[in-house]
Amino acid sequence: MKSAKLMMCGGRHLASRAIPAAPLASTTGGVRGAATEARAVEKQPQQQRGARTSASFTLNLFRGHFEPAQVFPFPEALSDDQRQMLQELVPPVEKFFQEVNDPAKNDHDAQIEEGTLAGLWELGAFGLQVPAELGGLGLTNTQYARLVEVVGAHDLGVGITLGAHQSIGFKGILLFGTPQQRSKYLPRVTGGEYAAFCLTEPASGSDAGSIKTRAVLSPDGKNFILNGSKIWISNGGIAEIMTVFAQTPIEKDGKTVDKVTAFIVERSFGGVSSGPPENKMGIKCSNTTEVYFEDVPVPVENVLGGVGNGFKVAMNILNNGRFGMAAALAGTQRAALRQAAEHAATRVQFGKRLAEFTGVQEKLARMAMLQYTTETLAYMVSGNMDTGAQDYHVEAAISKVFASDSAWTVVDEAIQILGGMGFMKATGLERVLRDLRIFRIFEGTNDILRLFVALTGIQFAGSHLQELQRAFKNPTAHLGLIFSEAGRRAAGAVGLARGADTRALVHDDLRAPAAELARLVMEHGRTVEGLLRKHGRRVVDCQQPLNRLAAAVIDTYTTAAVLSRATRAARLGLPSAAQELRLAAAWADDALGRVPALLAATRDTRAQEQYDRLSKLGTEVAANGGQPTPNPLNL
Ligand code: MYA
Repeated sequence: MKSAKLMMCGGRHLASRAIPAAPLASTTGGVRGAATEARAVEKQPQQQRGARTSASFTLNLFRGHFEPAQVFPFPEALSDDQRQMLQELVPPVEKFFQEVNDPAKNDHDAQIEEGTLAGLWELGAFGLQVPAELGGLGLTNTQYARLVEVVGAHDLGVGITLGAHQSIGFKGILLFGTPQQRSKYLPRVTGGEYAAFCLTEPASGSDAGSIKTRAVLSPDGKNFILNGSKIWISNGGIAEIMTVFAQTPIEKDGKTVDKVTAFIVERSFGGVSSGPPENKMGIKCSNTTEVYFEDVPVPVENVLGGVGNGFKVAMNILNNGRFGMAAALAGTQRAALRQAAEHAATRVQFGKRLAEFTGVQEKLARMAMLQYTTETLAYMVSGNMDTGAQDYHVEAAISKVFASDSAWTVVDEAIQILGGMGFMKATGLERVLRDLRIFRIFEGTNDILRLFVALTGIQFAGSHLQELQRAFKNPTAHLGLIFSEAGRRAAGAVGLARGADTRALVHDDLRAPAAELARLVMEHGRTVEGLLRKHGRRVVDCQQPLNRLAAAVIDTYTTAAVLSRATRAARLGLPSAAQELRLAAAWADDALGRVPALLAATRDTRAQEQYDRLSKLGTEVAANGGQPTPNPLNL
């Protein structure tokens, strides 16, 4: 069993630098090993390490704490003026996509028509969040989400051209630029020059910290000389201004070490070239190329966010933009659902319209639940960001994972409902499905992001367990903490703990799922503590249980989000309230119904035997270059 466990949790792990060993004393209930400091977006000074507070629902979920601040009530992020502005902006953008942009032609030609691009620049679509005084529209995240939703409903290839430009291409300048960098570059990227984000390399995909591109200070100290190459860069062939990540030598404790630095690089600096456009499965009209840097002189004033801080700069750019993908894919799902619904309402088979069959009704219902939940996440995260939330990175990652998985299912089911017609190019759904495939891969693969969610939460919970350990070393000074924790544990141990009182947070119709949610929140805390007790710091290697934990967290957070949104709809008396309450209840039933089994699968002996079996099977497949077993004929 011991060797089986080692095998299950062996191998190079994802976050070796993030979860150091930190044995905990048995006074905390026998916890022997745990994660330490929380994964702060901003690095914490050494002396401040330890437990930190957070208003994030998801981070607190890992501790078994129900934290409503960022979920209940649903964030109201638009002022009257901002709402008015959106009311003026959305119709022309809708009209543009209906009347000017031709997604089928863009896909066929593998490029966006010139007239479309010119029109998008004219509309201001390339500078949605840049302050007006620097040439943009100055939109909030919530306003941006609404416009991006329109783009996602019509043409994901165009969406990527827009998104690669502003969601990641120049977002670093917006977030971390000095006043000089902002006033020099933001008017240019809103005035017709494309931007790109250059991180990925041939040998560095998910493992973003392992990039090889290097930048070394010139002897006169005026420039960094940049050398290396990047692959799969969206807008790589058309961008004039790029955010480029490279290793730079840094002096640390008397030694020279490499750390990642972010740079603003102009093609005009010289030594920058691009490969031919890649031939892709989908989002064909967006430009994707390799980008090469050969002795490119980058002025020292073009360092973005400080020398050596590039990894954090990259992660924060990605964190900041991920909700945009959820917004775009909420639009995609809404459009696919419309096509499926129209077909189901008119197509007659066996003497009945498809929509009259309960099997088809269930399909439409499940598609609607996925769309509703994706949309809820997009606006919850953007609303949290706009109302000043600091910790939204885990929720943003969840929104990306959930949106891209859901959009794939919804469009696939739309094709299924349309049957043979759905398979024909004319309906456009096959293009959307091809376009969608990459969304589960780029901007952090869903597999990596699930582990990111699980490990970030475990670090947070681990820091609180450590605090408890410290409290037990000096109990008289920490009586409050010890008594509240002791009470919580005692109630949990005898099955009395019911969780937070959620009755005031939700509409009466949703009280039962909200109570179940509160109870399951505590179950997450027990599960995480159990994982830490069992595996200690080796938990980072245990990808199979971590994946189940992430799935449980996603089900729980998405349920909280839809309960909140539907409650808002009911309290505002919206015409859609009855349907929203039903959608939320249906999603909660499905999602919360899965959670106990997912959490149990992080600890059950049977589940662990299966992980071990699966690991062995996968190892054999890899070692044999495919399926090792012959067909039954052995021929
Ligand atoms: S762009 C390319 C996208 N590439 C990726 O996303 C790379 C994925 N890899 C990673 O994210 C990281 O390497 C992982 C970390 C997560 C695997 N926030 O030891 P570590 C901190 C804040 O865990 P690793 C593309 O696809 C961490 O706390 N901090 O690191 C184009 C620690 O800090 P400290 C973070 O094991 C798509 C330190 O870093 C985060 O190496 C086009 C080291 O951590 C984080 N997230 O692995 C899209 N992660 O030392 C277009 C780590 O202080 C947009 N840390 O403890 C489309 C938009 C939609 C359409 C719009 C239409 C308009």
